[in-house]
Amino acid sequence: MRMALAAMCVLGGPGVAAAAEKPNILFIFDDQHRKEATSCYGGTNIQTPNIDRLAREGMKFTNALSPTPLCTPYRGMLITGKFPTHSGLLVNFVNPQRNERGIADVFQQAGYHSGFIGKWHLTSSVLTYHTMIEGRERPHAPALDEPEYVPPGRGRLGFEYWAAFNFHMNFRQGFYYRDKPAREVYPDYEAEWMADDAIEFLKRHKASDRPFFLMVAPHYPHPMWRGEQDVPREALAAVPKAVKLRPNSKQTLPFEVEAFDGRSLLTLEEVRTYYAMCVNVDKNLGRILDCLDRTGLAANTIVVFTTDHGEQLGSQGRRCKLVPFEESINIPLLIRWPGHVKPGAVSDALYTPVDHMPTLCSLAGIARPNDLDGIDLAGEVLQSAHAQRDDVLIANYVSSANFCRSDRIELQWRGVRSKTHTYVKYLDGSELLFDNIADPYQMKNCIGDQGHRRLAESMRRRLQQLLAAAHDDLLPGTHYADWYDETRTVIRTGKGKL
Ligand SMILES: [Ca+2]
Repeated sequence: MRMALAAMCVLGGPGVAAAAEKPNILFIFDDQHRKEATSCYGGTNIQTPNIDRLAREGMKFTNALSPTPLCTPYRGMLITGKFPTHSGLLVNFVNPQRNERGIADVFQQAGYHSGFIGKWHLTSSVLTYHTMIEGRERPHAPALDEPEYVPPGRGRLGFEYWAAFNFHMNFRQGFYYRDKPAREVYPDYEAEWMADDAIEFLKRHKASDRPFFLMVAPHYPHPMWRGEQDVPREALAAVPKAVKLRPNSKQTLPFEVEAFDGRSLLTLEEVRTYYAMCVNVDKNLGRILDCLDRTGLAANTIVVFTTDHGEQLGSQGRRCKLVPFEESINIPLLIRWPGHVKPGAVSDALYTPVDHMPTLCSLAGIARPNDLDGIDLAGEVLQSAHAQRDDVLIANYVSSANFCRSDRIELQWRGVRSKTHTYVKYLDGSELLFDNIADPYQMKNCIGDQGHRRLAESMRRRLQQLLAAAHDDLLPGTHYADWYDETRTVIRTGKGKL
């Protein structure tokens, strides 16, 4: 592993830190946090003073994207630095290829102490007994007694400290694991525990001469949304009784919405719980930031706050994610590094999860693998250079979040997102084209307009180029079942058999 990594490293970037002063990295990402559920991005339903603090003290990105808005594809892109078609991580509940290298491996090899606290969702977990195509279940191998447990070793992709679970929705007194397959139960609400654990990690590091690379990943504000069962009362009290939804949504709750798993009623209690979870994440982010201040670690710690994807919350008649609309793909991203990142800076650079590894390596001044799909945006973060791209590939590969299905054709799509436009092609050939500047709520599909004909043609051509670069053949979701073995471990990618 070490030799392989050493053999394919590049060093560089405008933000290279001197060897003696390696910055700590604290990367906090929650799950399904729509941009509008933060006051610093203009949301008015709730106040998020701690996320706002990061915007005030660091850089706010207005075009941070979750190009495949689903848990595992985002996490795969973040951790491996590769497109889903190159890592094979394009559906939930799968195991990375056996020799996969993660961002924590890279930082650990550079001398960092790595840690992961929270929701992992990069192992097959409870779906170990199933084949990849829903409805064709068959047993194949003994599963772990505790399938959400990830034992120390390669499954943790380089994280040393571990307090994590794969996927569950027990937000109060739920469970997690450390280094043995025995459940530990957090005493209260999930985000409170994660902040407690992160604070203990930081306190231990106060006296350490090793820099740390810590990820903290709350499962909030992902469903379930059941009031006090899932979120503290005081957080619910901070949400107005009459929440205001985006203009591309009905305004009077409850109303029927669509998601990948069918139609359901979106209720006021659900929506208020959702926002309350964002309030609680923000509160606990504040506790962690306070700890950085008290320990003196803040000055040399790069803090990143983001999320794995957004939430439709009634917009476009939908709940959940997996769709190419702004509520799902355009996410909050804030980066603070005192003395390096200009306070209050705003960037419109297209920033995707595969960019975090090259960018953070560059900021920290450490070598990175040369087979990454992302670009080094350290110059953008430090406002010293503007190496940006014009557009990015957006994609959803399957019509179920957890299986390689293709029977719900409308949910398999590819597209191009530029700073100004979104172009989408569904598997059935239908297309969308939105002008996100003139029409930020994406209420008018311009694909058939005479005035947009040339733009549509250029976006179609650009999509073909981006698909070719990602080794993406725009295949039906069932095709990808061949990419996994019976344990749902990646054995093939768009580049071929491993
Ligand atoms: Ca998620």
